[in-house]
Amino acid sequence: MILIDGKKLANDIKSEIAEEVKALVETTGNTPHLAAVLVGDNPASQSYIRNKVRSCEKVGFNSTLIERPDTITQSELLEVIEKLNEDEDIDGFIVQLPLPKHIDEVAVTLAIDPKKDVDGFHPTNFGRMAQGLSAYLPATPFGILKILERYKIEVEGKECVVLGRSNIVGSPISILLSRKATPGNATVSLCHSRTKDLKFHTQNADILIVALGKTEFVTADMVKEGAVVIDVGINRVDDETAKRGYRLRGDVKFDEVAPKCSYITPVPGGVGPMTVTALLMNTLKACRNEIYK
Ligand code: BQF
Repeated sequence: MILIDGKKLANDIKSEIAEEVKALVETTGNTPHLAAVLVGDNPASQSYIRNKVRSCEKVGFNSTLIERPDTITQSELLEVIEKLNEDEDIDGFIVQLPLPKHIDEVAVTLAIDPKKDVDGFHPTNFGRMAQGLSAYLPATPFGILKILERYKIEVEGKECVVLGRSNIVGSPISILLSRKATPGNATVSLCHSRTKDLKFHTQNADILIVALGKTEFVTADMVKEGAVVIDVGINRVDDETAKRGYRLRGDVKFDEVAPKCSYITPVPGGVGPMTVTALLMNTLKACRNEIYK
């Protein structure tokens, strides 16, 4: 069993990005600039945003954090987005999800200029991705592709099973792995809450990608011997013995599943750090106008 070290891989890629930023600043004078909008005081969102801002500093990007209370109206938030769309100094920006209930996430996503949509959530980027055109890829699927690539995990011709059909992970990673591309060319099954015989599918998976948000949902009996397991779940579980009063757990029962795997990602330190690094890769692309010339 090979434990995938997402933290190390993320740091390796960050060092590469830092080198490229140096060269970019020398040749063009431009420093990549990411902005992030954080609404409300959800502790998980605050921690994700801190990770992103810290990562920007680490690679030499400029970053701007725009914080608003959860009393902000939808039209006020749309005004913030319009300003960022028009701000020539900002290469790309994200609106941290989830948003408060009174704000329509779809309306917010549609308001982002696709050229600055470094989260890759706008339907223009999603559609371009689905058709194999250059696009900002959503950060988590992009991070998973990088893991498969760097660990030289063969994808072509494999049976790949994805659990969860969210717009930001399950659906796009299914599309990406079934594309005629590398990594890609897999046979993909997308399983969800209405799937009849889930175990039948998971037991057949050479590559199992789990993005359900259900703590330790996948057990050893569901996994084929020698499978590659990619655990996207980031679940907070109360634990008084932990420093912060909680521990992170994945969607996979790691201790019993890991011995059966050829490769597995841990939580924490697996896909999570790669998600943040993928956002940096997209922001560098935005600064270089690589996606939309
Ligand atoms: C790690 C996210 C669900 C919903 C919205 C490193 C992150 C997490 C874990 C992180 C996530 C999850 C992010 C670890 C960003 C990944 O060491 O295991 C980094 O910051 N993430 C997000 O912005 O929004 C989410 C999960």
